[in-house]
Amino acid sequence: MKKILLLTTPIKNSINIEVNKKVSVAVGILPPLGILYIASYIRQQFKKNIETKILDCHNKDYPELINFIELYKPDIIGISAFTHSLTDVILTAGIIKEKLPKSLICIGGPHANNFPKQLADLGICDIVIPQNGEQIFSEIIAKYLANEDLHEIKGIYLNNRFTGDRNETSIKLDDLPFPAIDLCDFKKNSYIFDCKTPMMTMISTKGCRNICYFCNTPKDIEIRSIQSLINEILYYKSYGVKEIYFVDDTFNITNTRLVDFSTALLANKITLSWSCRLRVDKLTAEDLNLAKKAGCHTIHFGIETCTDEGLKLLNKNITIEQIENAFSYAQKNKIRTMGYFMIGLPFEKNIESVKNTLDFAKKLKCSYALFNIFVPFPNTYLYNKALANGIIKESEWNTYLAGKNLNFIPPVWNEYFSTKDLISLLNSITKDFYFNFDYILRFLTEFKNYHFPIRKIRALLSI
Ligand code: B12
Ligand code: SF4
Repeated sequence: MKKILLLTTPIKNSINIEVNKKVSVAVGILPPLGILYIASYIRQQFKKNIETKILDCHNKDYPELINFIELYKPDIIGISAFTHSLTDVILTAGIIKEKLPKSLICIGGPHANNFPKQLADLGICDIVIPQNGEQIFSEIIAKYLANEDLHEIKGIYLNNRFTGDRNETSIKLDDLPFPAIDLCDFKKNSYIFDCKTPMMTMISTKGCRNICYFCNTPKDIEIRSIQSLINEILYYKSYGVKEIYFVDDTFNITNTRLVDFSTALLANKITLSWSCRLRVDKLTAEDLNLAKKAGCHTIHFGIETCTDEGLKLLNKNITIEQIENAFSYAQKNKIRTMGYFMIGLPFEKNIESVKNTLDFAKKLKCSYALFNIFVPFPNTYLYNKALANGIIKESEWNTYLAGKNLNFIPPVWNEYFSTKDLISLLNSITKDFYFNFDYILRFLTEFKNYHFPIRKIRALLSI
């Protein structure tokens, strides 16, 4: 019996400066959806001779990881990697190589998708898988079990050499088995915005049509059928799940998506508490009224900045009027709102402009607001602009990606503000948003019917 372990790394050395650290820790525990998908696909493909386990270390430390590895002794390990925690990926792979030198170590996930060559060049693993992992990882297992040459698998970096382009298209999301919920401790999942527990996340679309200048979300779009979503919800409900957070980049990728999904939940008489991430430009008050009836309690909106001019400069393709309308429709329907905002954008020249963003968040009466420091991320339009304008040097990110600067602090747009200024502004506007009379009053009225474990109260107090 061969043992497969899929894991997420501890997050002890994240370079994340975008978000207030205490807030990011307090956000909660979400399931490792990517590796749960891969695990269920493996189980479907290999009915015998394979045992698959999941180890989600996002909220664990290294001693627990080491203990698990030493006891379980897996033959093949699949690590899910985030760019922000590359140091933890390097540490994790190093520990596994040291403890189990004969094991096959593969790395996939968002970091492998974004920087496969740089990751392979680090020499910390045997294989880098720069795509959705289900099929390729299964092929690797099949070849490994049959003692066959792994070079025949296209689309991977094997010992840092690319094996060549892959012609096959990935399996459609609708055709994948549902994530292996039974392999994770899903009863521990919770999210600062949830109303009920246990909760799970789901993905109903992949990719985004827009090209915001700060974002590098893939442009290949895939949209699941509504029936497949309903089936997955029923499957989770059979495990006692009461709450779903849809983690799609844009849940309302088409104009009718929200209505179609809400109608299907109501038609199937499914009682579900759910939240999702929407663009403001595709909404009507009626859509949100229906979504509320179908159990939607919170909507996450990417707002970013507070003027039409700023939104244009970010190529966001939305207007202040659309934002204000979307928030007012949500409030009319008693749906909570989470607004995401950025500070330190290239066109913010003084503290006044940052304060205007805070005032806008207050004016919108967001139930929650998350302020982020803008960090030009490689492979985005604004990153290239920052390079061209001499705001950042190519060597900065490259050195980090080459594993040579583990104390890396991601460079910000420092034309008008230093990193230190932005961190201090971030902390002060976050406090200002939450700790004022209007917000506290709204919090007490708007939130009184919601599920409020101690953790959420602690999260607010930690700001
Ligand atoms: C939910 C979420 C979170 C959760 C964590 C969830 C979790 N437990 O994994 C929370 C809120 C904690 C979070 C935090 C952050 N996140 Co986040 N998050 C997401 C989000 C919205 C959904 C993730 C998800 O479930 N996707 C669905 C699954 C099915 O896709 P997947 O995970 O990519 O998995 C597939 C492939 O990647 C691959 N795969 C994944 N793992 C593996 C492993 C192996 C072995 C193989 C072969 C393949 C493979 O196959 C999977 C199945 O097809 C994504 C955006 C998105 N829509 O995906 C961003 C995203 C993952 N987050 C991102 C970022 C930047 C962050 C933060 C840094 C944000 C911030 N500034 O605070 C933090 C900090 C993270 C850190 N390590 O320091 C980026 C990552 C970019 C990168 N290059 O690493 C993403 C892609 C958003 C974006 N477009 O910028 N995040
Ligand atoms: S920020 Fe949102 S809307 Fe813009 S490209 Fe990224 S996912 Fe799409």
